[in-house]
Amino acid sequence: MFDVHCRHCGASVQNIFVDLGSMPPANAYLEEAALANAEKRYPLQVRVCDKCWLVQTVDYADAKEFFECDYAYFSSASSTWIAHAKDYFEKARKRFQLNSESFVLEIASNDGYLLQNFVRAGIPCLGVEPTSSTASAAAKLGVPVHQDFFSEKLAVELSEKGKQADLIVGNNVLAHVPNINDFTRGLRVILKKGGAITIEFQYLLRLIDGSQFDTIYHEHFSYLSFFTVITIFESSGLRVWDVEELSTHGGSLRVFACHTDDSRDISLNVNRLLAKERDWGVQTLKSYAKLQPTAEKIKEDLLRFLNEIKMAGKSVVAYGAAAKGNTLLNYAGITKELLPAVYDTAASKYGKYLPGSRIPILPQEQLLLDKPDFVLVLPWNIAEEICNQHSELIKSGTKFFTAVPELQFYEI
Ligand code: JHZ
Repeated sequence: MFDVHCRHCGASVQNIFVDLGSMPPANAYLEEAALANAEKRYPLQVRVCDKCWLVQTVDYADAKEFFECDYAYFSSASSTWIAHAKDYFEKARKRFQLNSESFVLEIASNDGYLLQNFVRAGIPCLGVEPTSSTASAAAKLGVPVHQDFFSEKLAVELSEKGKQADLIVGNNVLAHVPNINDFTRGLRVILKKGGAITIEFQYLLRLIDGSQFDTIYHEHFSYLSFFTVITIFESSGLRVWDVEELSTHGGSLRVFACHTDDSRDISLNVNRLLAKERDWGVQTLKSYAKLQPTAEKIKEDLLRFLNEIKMAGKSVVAYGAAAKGNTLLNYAGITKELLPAVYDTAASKYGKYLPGSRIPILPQEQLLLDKPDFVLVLPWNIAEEICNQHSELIKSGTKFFTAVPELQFYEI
């Protein structure tokens, strides 16, 4: 087998967690002109290290390829996510007593969905964001952005310019980092003495228990348990002092960290969650073997259902050109023969085609005119928000459904 060394501890990683075949990067949406060319596909194999228990993709491509300048994911597309960011801002301002003397740094600040709150409140902040499409959207909101990938080197440069932070925020970025040790060391460097770090990431145990295999794509290099995040942080001179379980993205963790020598007490939540993970079997290989069979079942059930709809002469389309939708469709080998269109609100996506499946992306207004019999909602994490917006269509008979973790229909 292809030899892989753990991104964190360097041990040889031989255990396959899941193998989803070969597919293009999930965010590589295609312009019409590109349809004449073949797409680059890479194996999507994920392994688990039996030393530090980091679940990780096998690298076949250069990370930079996944975050090109026309990166099409804009955090502000979801009102659920905007509300989550506002709620975080209010809690963080109180808990960390932030004011006009503080400095907040957000890593992967995307389109300014979070930092706009700090700007409005007069709390100095800076976003670090590599993709120019989202960074310029943030700039329009008055959010200052340093356009780059975050690294230890950048942390040193910014610290030397006096940019050490009282609060560092990183939402849905830790999984996207190929060199997780360098990134975490960077956090330690740029954190002011006595400052706090909060990091949110999709929680590996929810991913496995909820059969969320579609959230696996090349752009996500790591899949994280609490145990492993603590291990990685400790090796970089950081100490985790609190943790919260969140419902976002199918189940996430928000981890609170500080410098190792910070005097803060460790919350009871930390040992409680570590004990829960021990009982779940976070340090046992067989706990990681559950995902592949459930992924296969989801694929078979979806294909059977789409074929039944077709045979019955009914129409079916997809909604939400989410990255996770691309993993599902490409793993199941679904193309426009079974799903002729996907509708989305993001202007950055329509007119383009989904990578791999090549399904055309249409503006959501068109859905109201097309009135299909069935709509497969690809971003199941925001299915409720989406169904609420389409209550009239649902009342008029269109059936909205999701495929992960199993076929589920929505009613209003
Ligand atoms: P959504 C993202 O995953 C991407 P994705 C990223 N790689 C990551 O790590 C995770 O989140 C955590 C559209 N939409 O949020 C907008 C509508 O059309 O599940 C998006 O294209 N109408 C950073 O890509 C997609 O759905 C709507 O009303 O799987 C949302 O995808 C709403 C609310 C959204 O993310």
